Amino acid sequence: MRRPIVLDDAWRAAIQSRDIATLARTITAIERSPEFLLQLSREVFSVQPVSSIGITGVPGAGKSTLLNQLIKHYRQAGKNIAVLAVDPSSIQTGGAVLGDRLRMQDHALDDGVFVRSLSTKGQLGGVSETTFITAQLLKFAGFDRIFIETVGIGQNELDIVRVADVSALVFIPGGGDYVQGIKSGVMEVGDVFAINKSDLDGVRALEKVLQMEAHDRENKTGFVTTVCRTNAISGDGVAELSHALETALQSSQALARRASQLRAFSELLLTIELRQHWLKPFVAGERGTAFFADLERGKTQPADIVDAFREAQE
Ligand SMILES: Nc1nc2c(ncn2[C@@H]2O[C@H](COP(=O)(O)OP(=O)(O)O)[C@@H](O)[C@H]2O)c(=O)[nH]1
Ligand SMILES: [Mg+2]
Repeated sequence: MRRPIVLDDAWRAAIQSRDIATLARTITAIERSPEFLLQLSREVFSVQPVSSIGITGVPGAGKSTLLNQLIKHYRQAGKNIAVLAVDPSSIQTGGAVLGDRLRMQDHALDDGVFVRSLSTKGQLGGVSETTFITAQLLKFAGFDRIFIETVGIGQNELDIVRVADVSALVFIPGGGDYVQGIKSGVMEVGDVFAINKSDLDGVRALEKVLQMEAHDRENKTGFVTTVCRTNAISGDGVAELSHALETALQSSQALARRASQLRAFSELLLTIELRQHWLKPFVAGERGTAFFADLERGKTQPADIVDAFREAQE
């Protein structure tokens, strides 16, 4: 068994000097224990909630390469940057995650940059909550912007996409079908549509489709979506992308997303508390044991547990 993490002054000092080993151990503990999540929350929300930016798109769109450029851009402005790569499909194989690290390795020795892939199999059952608290931990550690790289196709990813305050959806020329096929929920979180690999043919056609989509959305919701072109290899368009993301972070949309994440997270903490201190003791206690014995003998039915629980609280 590994030593449990104690959230004391030594821990705080290590985290706030962005000690990689302590950060990594803390993130692992989040994934393992709901109790720890509650303790950690008391610490890390003592600083302003994090500004997180999602980078979402199909595998191979160039998200990691683009992040490598974005990191460079933000580092030049003196900002500390963390990247959380959440890719459920690649976690099993490990392949793509390794690729992500490779593409961002320009910054491997820079202690103002932190890159980590997140497991999608946490005890909490929801990778979005793990991502949310991990992003806040990184904010507490002094990272100015947290990027969340995710694929954003399946239902699971949709939740992750919603964790970010703002998101860039990364498209590639010739991927018009993807625009049609993408889940509407994912499209909705796109504050910026980035056409990456703008060195390839078909940019103009894709740009038209995306501008129409952006226009429709603006008519319907009043929210502005910026369409921009990037070349993640040369770095062309990266400054514009970053500018669009920073503008989006100031929008009412971003504030609303942050508020709803905070709310959902508070509810999760309450659920953990209820489970640990009310549910578990009841189930394992005298009344719970008696109830299950009756249930087995057919003397009671499942829904009666609710009444038994209520009576036990009186
Ligand atoms: N031609 C071209 N290739 C790119 C560009 N951006 C990324 N790539 C290449 O696309 C491949 C996939 O990139 P990667 O960043 O791993 O994509 P991810 O799966 O979305 O993270 C790599 O071989 C990159 O070198 C670009 O702007 N132009
Ligand atoms: Mg990648």
